[in-house]
Amino acid sequence: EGVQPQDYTLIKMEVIPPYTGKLKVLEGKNVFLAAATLRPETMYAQTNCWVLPEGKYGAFEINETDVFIVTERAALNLAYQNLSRVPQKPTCLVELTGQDLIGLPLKSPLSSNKVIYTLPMLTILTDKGTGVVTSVPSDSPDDYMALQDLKSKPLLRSKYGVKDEWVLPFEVLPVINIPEFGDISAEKVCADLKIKSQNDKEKLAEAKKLTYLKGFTEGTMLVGDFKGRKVQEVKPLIKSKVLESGQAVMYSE
Ligand code: A2H
Repeated sequence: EGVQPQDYTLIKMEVIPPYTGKLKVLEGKNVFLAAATLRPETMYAQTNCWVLPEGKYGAFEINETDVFIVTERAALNLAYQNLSRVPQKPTCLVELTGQDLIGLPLKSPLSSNKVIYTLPMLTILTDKGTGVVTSVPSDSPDDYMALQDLKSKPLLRSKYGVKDEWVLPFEVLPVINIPEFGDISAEKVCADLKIKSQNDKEKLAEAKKLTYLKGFTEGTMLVGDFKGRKVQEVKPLIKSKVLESGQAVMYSE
């Protein structure tokens, strides 16, 4: 962890009932996978959610009605940020692994896909954010390569019990134009750098550097309520919109 605190927007990705398997005990609650993002303006183009298959997660009570699925570490931080039914003390209703979450159907704020699925990403860090990541393959090189890996490798899908219909129908959706990189910047930069897979860490770090800052400073929105406007201007507006509607909360660590 860095010396400076990092402020994330936690996107509440709602688990669509009925709850089955280990999640059955959560019946009657509103259950969310809570994904930490620095790019709330890209949420229109979500195609899926990522978890670490061997990661340890839990379903924690946020208040009387809502439950967040996150790592235990994140739940403790949330409990010190007024996001726990019992102040400063996480209450875990059920322990889960990432594998338990794969295939869960979700409804996520702003997403133009009505339903998206929870899929495995092998490079998720368990000591950052919530261990849950929302996937925007158009603008995140990590997300782009992880989705390409699943799409192009049937054996990878079968290893984690991923059904074709959770992955194959989901196209990469444009959300931001960056003059230098076009409408799908992650795809362009991954191709330019000849990135082979989600495990190509050094090149992915480079790809992130190339796209992240430019998306903010030079990007223009291609979709949504703020279509045609500069990312720099509308990022705070989109962030306020999801916070005020109760579809997201702030989280820092
Ligand atoms: B970002 P920073 Cl479109 N492990 O959200 C790995 N990656 C994680 C994570 C974890 N535990 N928790 C969050 N992240 C990702 C959107 C996005 C993101 C786009 C473009 C770039 C980008 C959609 N995924 O991040 O280390 C999340 O992905 C590039 C920096 O705190 C989160 O924002 O700087 C970002 O990494 C936080 O990374």
